[in-house]
Parts: sequence; C-alpha cells; structure tokens
Amino acid sequence: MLTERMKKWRHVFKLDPNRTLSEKSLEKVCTSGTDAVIVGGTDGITYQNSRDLIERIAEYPVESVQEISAESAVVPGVDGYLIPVVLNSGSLHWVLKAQHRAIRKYGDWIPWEDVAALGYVVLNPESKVGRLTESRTGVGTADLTAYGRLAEHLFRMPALYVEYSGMYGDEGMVRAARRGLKRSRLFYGGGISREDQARAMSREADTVVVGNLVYQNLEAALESVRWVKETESKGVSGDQGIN
Ligand code: 1GP
Repeated sequence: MLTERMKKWRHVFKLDPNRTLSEKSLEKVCTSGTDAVIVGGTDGITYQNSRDLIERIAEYPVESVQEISAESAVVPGVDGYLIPVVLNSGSLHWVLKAQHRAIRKYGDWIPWEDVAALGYVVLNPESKVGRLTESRTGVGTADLTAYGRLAEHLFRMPALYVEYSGMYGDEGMVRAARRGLKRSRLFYGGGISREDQARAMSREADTVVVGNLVYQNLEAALESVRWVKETESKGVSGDQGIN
C-alpha cells in the first residue's frame, strides 16, 4: 500500500515534467539514495510530458509516484498516485471538485491501494500553486495546528504537506503543524537550497521534498539526500508537542 510505503520516505525529489533534465542528471537523481521521486508540477503538465518522464524514471530502481494535478495527465502503471487536497484553498475546486470529477470519470479503474491523499497547506502567496489554488496564505500557527488535526482526525489523511514551493518557509509554522499530528506524516517542501535549511526542516518534518534545486544546483540537490537522512526528525510528536 502506498500509505504504508510513504511511512519510510524521509527525503523525496519532486520532478517537473514541464522542465528539462538531461539523462545523466536524471540518473544521478534516481540513484542518489532518495526514497522516492514524485512527478508533478503546476503548469504545462500534459499526459505526454508526464509519461515521458515517468518512463525515463522507470529505468532506475527508485519508487516513482505521480502527483495528479490534471486528470488528463494521469499515466497508468505508476508505483503510486498522490492526490493533492488544498486545505487552505479559496476555491472548492482544489478541495474536492477536481477530485470528484476525476473519480466520477475513472473510479472503476483506480488502484486505491496505490493512492494517497496529501492535505496541502500552501503558504507562499507568490508561488504558482498558491495563485492557482487561491490559497489563503495569511494564516498563523494555530491554523497550522488545526489543519494538522483536521487532516488527521476528520479526513484521515496519511499526510499533511506544508508547502512553500519556491521559497524557504517558516520553521515555526512547520512545528505548529506537527503539534496537530499524531499519526499522519508531516511533509515539508519549499526553497531548500542549503545544508542548514535541509537540516532544519528535517528536524521538524518527517518527509522533506526537494524540487527546484535539482534544476538550479544538481550537486547540492544530490547532497540534500545526505543532509536530510543524517538529521533526526523530532518524529510524530502528538498533541502534547515536542517544541
Ligand atoms: C514543490 O514542495 C515542493 O511542490 C518543493 O519545493 O521546488 O521550492 O524545492 P521547491
């Protein structure tokens, strides 16, 4: 089951089908020791470019999963599918309408054991994903704790994803999200480009996602695997909180 496998993810790369990556670079990413490669992005995502990238990754012994941002781009036969649910979106579309529409269309064929919902809280208002989903980014720490509890206890989501896509985030917000979680995993993604940042977020989160850095500074991106894996997470802290 994907939700079980995700429990072992400490470091993951997110690759964008709409960006170019040489074969040599892709090989380095896939053999870096990362726990999984997520294929997904916000714009210019098509069936063709998603399939091309997924087929290239399939040459390597790394788990690859597709994050579905457009139902038309779903590629059959991937190891798993991540379904984003944007908890702080200003539009119902990104909370349940898009998902409902896709399930209505493809429901009979969905391999549910390889599907996992990710409860996103998008916190960078300038990011493409923040603008597209009209995310309400002006939230505070109490909101993050509440989103954690909402995701875990009401929606039973396997993971909450604190998303700062394109900018390094506020560690206090990630810590606040942690306070709301007992069992669900805490993902962090956004702006990791240096060792201190990778280590700091690795302490707060269970799973650290590195995206842009692959395209900006591949060597640093590869190093991030070690930075994250060497760092001990405070772990699932529960409502008592470890601060
Ligand atoms: C994006 O959270 C991921 O969805 C990673 O963010 O691209 O800023 O590393 P970056």
